[in-house]
Amino acid sequence: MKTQSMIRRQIVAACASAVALCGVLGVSTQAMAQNKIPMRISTPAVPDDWHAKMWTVFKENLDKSSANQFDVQINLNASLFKQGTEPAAMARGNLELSSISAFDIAKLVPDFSIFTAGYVIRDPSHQQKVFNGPIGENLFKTVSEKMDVTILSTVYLGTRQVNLRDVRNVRTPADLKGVKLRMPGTKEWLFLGEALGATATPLAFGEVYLGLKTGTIDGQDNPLPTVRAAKFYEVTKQLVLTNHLVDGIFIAISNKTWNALTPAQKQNVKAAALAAAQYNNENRIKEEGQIIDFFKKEGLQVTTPDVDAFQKSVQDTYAKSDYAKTWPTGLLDSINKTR
Ligand code: KDO
Repeated sequence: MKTQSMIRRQIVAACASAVALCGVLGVSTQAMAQNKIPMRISTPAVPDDWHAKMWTVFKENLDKSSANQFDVQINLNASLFKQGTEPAAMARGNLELSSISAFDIAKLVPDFSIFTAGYVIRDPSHQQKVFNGPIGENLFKTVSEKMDVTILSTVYLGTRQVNLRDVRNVRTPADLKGVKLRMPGTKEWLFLGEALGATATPLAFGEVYLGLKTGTIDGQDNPLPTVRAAKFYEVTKQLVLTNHLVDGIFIAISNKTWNALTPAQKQNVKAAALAAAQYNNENRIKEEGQIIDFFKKEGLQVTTPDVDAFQKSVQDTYAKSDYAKTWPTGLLDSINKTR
């Protein structure tokens, strides 16, 4: 009977012979990779977060369905492109894939700003129904025309909560007055922070930990699995469960790459993106259901404000804003009626 180490040695030898054979035939391993269609992925996600791990699911799925056709390269921590610059990089053809936010999309497709408003999407299942139904189908067509990217699947990023450096009695938006609440650096994000009653302060995701540690910001908002994965709980003392945004990101591919694929390749890439989203969504929803105890054990105070007061104030602020003027007539109603 062969021992495990013998088998391992034989596998290594077989691999070495394959590489040597390529050398004889004048085919370098680099050239082999070059023949594959590059699939560069860029995301600000930290390795421990589900929407980072989902890219490994994407890669494994695609490698299995389309052996040797794609060279999937996963770049986390915004190491390839800065947060928010991915859509432009994809449109230029410098990047194949990313997960883009409603806030990224709203910059070029104003209708989409409806999904940057707090308290519009009710829960993860509502989110999937809205984006997998006629509303999503129509909007994604406009996204493709205006942004030159194709959306492949909808990823539940989680429900955003307020996370503070120091403990504070927060019942209503008025209690966040003067709080320097970090938001990603675009006007759509800053508007959400202001709608919550805080002083919205722009900062890239990768700088939030240090900002909280040194006190250049008083707080930040993110879904709880991200608060854990990015270790923000180490430098904050309170979670305020505002539930203000059921947040989504969208796996998108550059149209330059998408349009060059065969129908079979398109099907496999789409299936891989759906599998990645499903992996993220299931794990994130499960984690959100269990995570509060973790923060309590870490010594954080977890408080529930007057969510109705937050909801009313945020919804009124958006209704009166210029954003609401760009929302197609009836869209909010159709979203609300989606069950
Ligand atoms: C953030 O910067 O707070 C945010 O949650 C915004 C999201 O759109 C997304 O970019 C996310 O960061 C990153 O993927 C890191 O988790």
